[in-house]
Amino acid sequence: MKNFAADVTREVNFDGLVGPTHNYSGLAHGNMASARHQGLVANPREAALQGLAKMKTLHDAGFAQAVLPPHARPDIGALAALGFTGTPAEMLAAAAAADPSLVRAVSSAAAMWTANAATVTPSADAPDGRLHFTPANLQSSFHRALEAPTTAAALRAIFADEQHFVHHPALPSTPAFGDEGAANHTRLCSAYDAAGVHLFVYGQAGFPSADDLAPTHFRARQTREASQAVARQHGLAAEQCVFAQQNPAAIDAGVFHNDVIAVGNGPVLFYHEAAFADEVGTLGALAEKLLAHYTALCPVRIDHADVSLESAVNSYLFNSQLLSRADGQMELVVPGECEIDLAVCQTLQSVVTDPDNPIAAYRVLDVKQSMQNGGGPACLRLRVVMSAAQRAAIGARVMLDESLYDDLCVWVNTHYRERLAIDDLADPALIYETREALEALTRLLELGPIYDFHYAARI
Ligand code: SUG
Repeated sequence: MKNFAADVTREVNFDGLVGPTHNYSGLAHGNMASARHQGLVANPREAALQGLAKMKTLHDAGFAQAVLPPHARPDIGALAALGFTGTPAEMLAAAAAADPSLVRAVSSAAAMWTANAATVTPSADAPDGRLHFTPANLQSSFHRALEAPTTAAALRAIFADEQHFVHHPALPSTPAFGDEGAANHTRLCSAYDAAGVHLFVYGQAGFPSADDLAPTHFRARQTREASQAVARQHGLAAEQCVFAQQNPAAIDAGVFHNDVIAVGNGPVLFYHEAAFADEVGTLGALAEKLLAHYTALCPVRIDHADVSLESAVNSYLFNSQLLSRADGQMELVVPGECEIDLAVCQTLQSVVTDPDNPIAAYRVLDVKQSMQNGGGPACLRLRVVMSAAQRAAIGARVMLDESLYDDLCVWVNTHYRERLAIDDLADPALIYETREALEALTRLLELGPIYDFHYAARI
């Protein structure tokens, strides 16, 4: 394959490294796969190796690939905040006796889905010419609300150079400002170094009025007010943004983030007809704002007749990565589950053979351990558009290459269990196993002290 020149602005995909406590606790709201697989015995080692194999495959295919670290779980600091005392092992035992749900929540490895880690604005769009980050508060569930502080610390450690990078605080952690990060944000543009248009998709209003639409079965996780606040933090003007409501019926059918039903890249928006509450208005606004940058929107719409909403949710067809190749074409990276559904396979064939869009190929990757918790290829990565100078300013060893891949595989094989049932989460040995693993990882990735246990002797 043709290679990118070293000095071009590129999209770097930061995949979450699956943590050692990966498990199936059925914690996620509105997420069908998580509910369906509750209680399954997980294989954290296989999960982490599947994630690494995905990263390596995309790196080898010429895409820019990086990694974000897992969080320290069980989160003993969270137990301390809930009033548990004693040694970490005593706190875990007391929490297990008081309410096993607490142990499940503080043990979740959900930080692997880095599409929910933050919202990112590339420097080409920011008034100060720097790259902007807002960690997501993920306030809609306890197990995910624990992520924001470590996410912020990891992003600050990796993107430390203030000349290039700006870090904003997570939004207030309350339902009116529910924010789930880049899973509900898509930047469309003609080229990565050119100015773009930001599509923020929200589930419902945070301060609703009587005529506002909202899902009836599942709570929406992202609010309009949260999306607007992130855009404000990043200095985005009205003409750079489209705020569109997700179709409430899609949320009720299991589309808990917009990235379960749409993915965009460059000027292309690949989406299901049920994605937006107002499809015509959303596409019209995007097309108009992109045209101001002399760019034509390229919508790739999939109809109900071709792929039902149920198939979209089960296959995660739209939770694919849409990647730009050096030859100017694009490629879709889809999960193995797409191959099980004939209608989805036929749709993929027709998309890649359609001369009216630049999607020339699709690639199938196996991330089954993550998929069983509702996390497909796109959930596992945070997109950061970076110039060559910004890539050179990264302050840790997180860009994937042969040697980092090899080191991470050895690290996983050394520290991870192959079997983790829900009842195992109360095992105090897990506390020390995971800390040892993360100590080693901190050195390997040259991260510096980002975890609570680095600071607080008590925990
Ligand atoms: O928040 N699952 C995650 C999956 C996130 C997927 N991300 C994107 N679509 N971008 C969630 O629903 C399951 C954890 C458990 O059940 O143990 C979980 O949190």
